Amino acid sequence: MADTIFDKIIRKEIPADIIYEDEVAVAIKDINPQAPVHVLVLPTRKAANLTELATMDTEYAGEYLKRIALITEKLGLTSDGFRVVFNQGRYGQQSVEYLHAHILGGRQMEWPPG
Ligand code: IU
Repeated sequence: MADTIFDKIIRKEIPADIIYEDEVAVAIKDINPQAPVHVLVLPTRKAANLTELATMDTEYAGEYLKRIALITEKLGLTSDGFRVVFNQGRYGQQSVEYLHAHILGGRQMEWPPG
């Protein structure tokens, strides 16, 4: 699988604004934020997208999901709410082929998304 910018961030070869890190996930601030809070949660075990995560160890996938929830709490987003997005493929407008959950918060979201 081709190396991506997020592989390099996880290996600390490229700097990023890391707000959380453990053996399961690394969370960084998005460089082009789309909301007052915009954080990306990367699994430390590489998966290209959500479809691939679903083929991985169930316990690990569950721990990754729990990290996303934990980080929303650490960011203080749970009382007013937030949005979590996984973009996948062409229709999903995924631009980096390394799974990342977008956590967006701090403003009113709209539905349907663009
Ligand atoms: P997408 O779901 O693959 O479209 O999102 C990729 C995100 O990664 C996007 O929001 C970018 O702003 C963000 N990003 C980043 O935070 N740091 C980088 O070095 C690069 C992209 I390249």
